[in-house]
Formats: sequence, C-alpha cells, structure tokens
Amino acid sequence: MRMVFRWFGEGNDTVTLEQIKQIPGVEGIVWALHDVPAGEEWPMDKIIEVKEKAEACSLNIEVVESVNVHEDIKLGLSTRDHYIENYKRTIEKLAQAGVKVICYNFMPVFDWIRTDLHKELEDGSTALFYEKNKIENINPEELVNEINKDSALTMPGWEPERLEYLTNLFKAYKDVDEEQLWNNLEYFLEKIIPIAEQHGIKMAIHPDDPPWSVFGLPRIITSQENLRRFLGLNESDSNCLTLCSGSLGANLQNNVPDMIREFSDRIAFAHIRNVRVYENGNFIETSHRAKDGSIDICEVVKAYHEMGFEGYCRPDHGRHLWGESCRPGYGLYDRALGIMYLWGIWDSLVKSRKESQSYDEFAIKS
Ligand code: CS2
Ligand code: MN
Repeated sequence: MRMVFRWFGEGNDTVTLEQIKQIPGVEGIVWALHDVPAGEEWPMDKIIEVKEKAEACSLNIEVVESVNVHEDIKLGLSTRDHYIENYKRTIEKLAQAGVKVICYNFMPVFDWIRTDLHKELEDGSTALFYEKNKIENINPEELVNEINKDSALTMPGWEPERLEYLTNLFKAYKDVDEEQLWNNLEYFLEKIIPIAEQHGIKMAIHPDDPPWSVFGLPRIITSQENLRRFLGLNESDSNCLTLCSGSLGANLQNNVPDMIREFSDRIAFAHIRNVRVYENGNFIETSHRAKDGSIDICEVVKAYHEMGFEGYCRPDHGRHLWGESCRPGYGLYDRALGIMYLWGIWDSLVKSRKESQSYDEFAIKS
C-alpha cells in the first residue's frame, strides 16, 4: 500500500507540502490543476511546476485527482470528440511527467453532494453531512449557493460559474437515462483507454457520491454489480477503479470488503474513509475508526492486505478538528490521524503474517 495525500496546490490549500512530508509513510501528493476548466488540455509548464514543488519536498506526483470529464462527453453530444482529444493529450503529458494513476468520475453535473459542510459531531468537531429530507426539498441552485457560502475556498465541482448554465444542463440531461450514460461512458473508455495503456497510465473511476440518483440525474457507479459492469465495458488493465469506501459505504447494501476482494486487481487507488449512516437515510463523515461509523475500516484494510494490495491509498476526507480552518473535508489533523489508524491496522497485519521473521520495515536505519 502506497500512502498519498490530497493537496489542492499553493494558495488553494491551507496544508503545506512540508506538513504533508511529516505524516508517516506518505510518499506523494494527489493533485490536479484546479484552475484548468474541464475539457481543456493541461499545460505542460503548469504540470512541471507542481512536479518541481513536490519533488523539492521529496513527494512524488504519481496520482492525479481529477482530470474532470467535460459534460458534453457525459451527455454524448457531438462536440464530445473535441474534448476527448484534449483529454488524450492531457493523459500523454501527465505520463511524460511521471504520473501513474488518473482518478476521474462520471457523475452528471455535480461531483459529491452534501447539505452541510460543518455539521457538529458529539465531540464538538465538525464534518460533512448529508440530509436526505433537505436534498429532496431544495433546488440545486439554492444548494450551490449554500455550499459556496459555507466555504472560503472554491469547492471543486461546485464552482459558482456553474450556476449560470445549471438550468440548461438539467434540461440537457432530461434525455439521458442510466443506459444512455453507460453508453456514453463506454464511448469515452473506448477512446481514452488505449492511450492510457500505451503510456502506462491507470484510469481509475471514482464512485458516485452518494451512490444514488440525486435531483433526478442518472448515476451509475454505485454498487458492486455496477462496478462489475463498468470493468466489463473495457477489460484493459488500464481500466481501473478508485474504490472509495466512504462514497460506496453511504449505501449500507454495499459491502466494501467484498468489493475489494472481487476487484482487487483492478483497484488502482484506494480512498479510505468512514461514514455513519442513519436509519432515515442521512449520513455524516466520522473519524476513520471502525467504531465511530457504519463501515468496518479494520475489515476494509484487512481485505486490501489479504489481496496483497500494492496500489495507492489516501485517507479520503477528515473532520475539522481543534479549531482548524481549512478546506471542508480536507484539513490536516484528521486525515493525518486517519493515516496513522490505517498504518496501525496494516502494520499489525503485516507483522502477524511475518511473525517469525524480522520485520525490516521496523528496523532503524542509520
Ligand atoms: C472527492 C471527490 O473531494 C471529494 O470530495 O471525494 O470529489 C473526488 O475527488 C472526485 O469525485 C474524483 O473525481
Ligand atoms: Mn473518495
């Protein structure tokens, strides 16, 4: 398991590379050029800029999250080929810079959806919260405004500019049902996977968050069955998953350890996070600890260990602790605590497997 940590870039993140470097076992950053609009080709000089900054702190840039997919591709419009060409060139450039995994998602209009970015937990910390009833009774414009008011930094996927074309987008999706979205995804994969394969890149789709339809929009990367269908669309080793325990786990029907066992050879990137799901369909993000949420994170890590997982892993989101003012879900403290919890489970599994051998990762090197 290769631990990495999401970083939004200088001036766009309260966490510094120097801080990330001090979290035990973190090898690299998970990054993106957040100011390049979806559909545009990423400029090489900006890619190199990030690479140089990260490498100056001995962190690699092997995982990108995300290269966003233009809506015209998801809608299957005739203009999609132009955006797919740009996407292919971005893949080539990223490979040239040393990137190995590109995370992306195929969610119409919105990326993740929550109703409250600072919901208080019993211990006084705050976390991202989803209230079912509110979602069913709010219109999307109102929610975009609320989300943006609640965060000092622009949240990827919730850019205020979106408001301008939101109504048109919703209209456009009226003709796209789940089957049509599957077709559009297959078309996209058919074009980009050969390029990824050629350049040794793994394309890793992120599940829909939450894993069900919201605002009447189709969502398809939601369940074990659908992940299986996705992998079957294109059998290449470059057609992979980002398995996000928190996104999938918001639906209690989803058994995340089972998914890890079934798909392990196609999981390029593990997102590990816990979430507490309530009977009324609401959910809140919690600490990583198994006891604190509905997902048994010990079992999740155990499944990865059992399958000999050697891919990248990051703590997904964290709570906001100790008065930290940060990008919602992306503070330093709780994600760092999460990493230590994950290492604690992982190292003890490694240790018990190697019981009789000396564990050289524990040896002190001069
Ligand atoms: C992530 C997603 O920041 C987050 O909340 O879980 O936005 C994720 O980065 C994208 O869906 C991946 O494309
Ligand atoms: Mn995730």
